[in-house]
Amino acid sequence: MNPNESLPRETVSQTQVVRRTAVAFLIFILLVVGVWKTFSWIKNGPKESGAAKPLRAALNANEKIFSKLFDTARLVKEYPVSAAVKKVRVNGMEGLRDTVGIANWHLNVVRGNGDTIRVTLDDIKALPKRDIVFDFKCIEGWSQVTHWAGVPLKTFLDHYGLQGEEHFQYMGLQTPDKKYYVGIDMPSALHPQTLLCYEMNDAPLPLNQGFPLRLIIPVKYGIKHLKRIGTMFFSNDKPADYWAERGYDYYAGH
Ligand SMILES: Nc1nc2c(c(=O)[nH]1)N[C@H]1C(S)=C(S)[C@@H](COP(=O)(O)O)O[C@H]1N2
Ligand SMILES: [Mo]
Repeated sequence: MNPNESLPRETVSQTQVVRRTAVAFLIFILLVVGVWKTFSWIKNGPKESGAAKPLRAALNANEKIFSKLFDTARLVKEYPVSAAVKKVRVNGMEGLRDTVGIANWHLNVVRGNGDTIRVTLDDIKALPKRDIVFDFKCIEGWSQVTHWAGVPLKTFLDHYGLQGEEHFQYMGLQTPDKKYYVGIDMPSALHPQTLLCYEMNDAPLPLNQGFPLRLIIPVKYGIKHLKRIGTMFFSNDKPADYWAERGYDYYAGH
């Protein structure tokens, strides 16, 4: 007797084989189309400030978490002056090309009520000075230990009676020609290591590094360290931000 005959066996007809193969193939095609559709939906779908909507939503969610975790008392690591590089990299020239009128430079601070305060470089240099050597990080993937000096931004705001303005959610900064601009959440602006900086390696800032005044904000990536500040303002809405408009993270903390 053939031993196989006692086992229950399924007899599959030729048509069933064809049908099952067809069904399996159809499922495979649907999966491929599904994955492809999802990707193209993210890629071509509605955009929100330079990034696909779902990606921007993820960045905004991260921003909520990280700004909650942000601790003003936590300092970025500082280095001895000897660790600072002498040849500092120059990155990003937006808003720096036009140097006409640089001799008449002054900082415009727009108060919450719309009044503008005019501040000169000498006014800023008269305030208490602090220097910092830290690892400057660019979002593109490079970093270097560099040495900067200026007045802590919080000291500056307090000196000019801008305590009311410190309660706004954001500070906006723009180059004099308004071609580069950033928005900074206020807790990061008031962080003790954030400087209105006018010196690099114990000398005035070079033109391409933001002469006469730039932001140094060690808790953020390089994109937020605006070179050559022309205007400072305060807002509860997110100020326009050059790189956030081009798809980068608005918060840009690390
Ligand atoms: N005005 C202005 N500021 C700017 C930029 C720019 O293009 N224009 N680029 C930013 C970027 S992306 C970086 S990494 C730093 C680089 O500063 P550095 O040139 O002094 O190294 O400046 C930031 N500040
Ligand atoms: Mo950068």
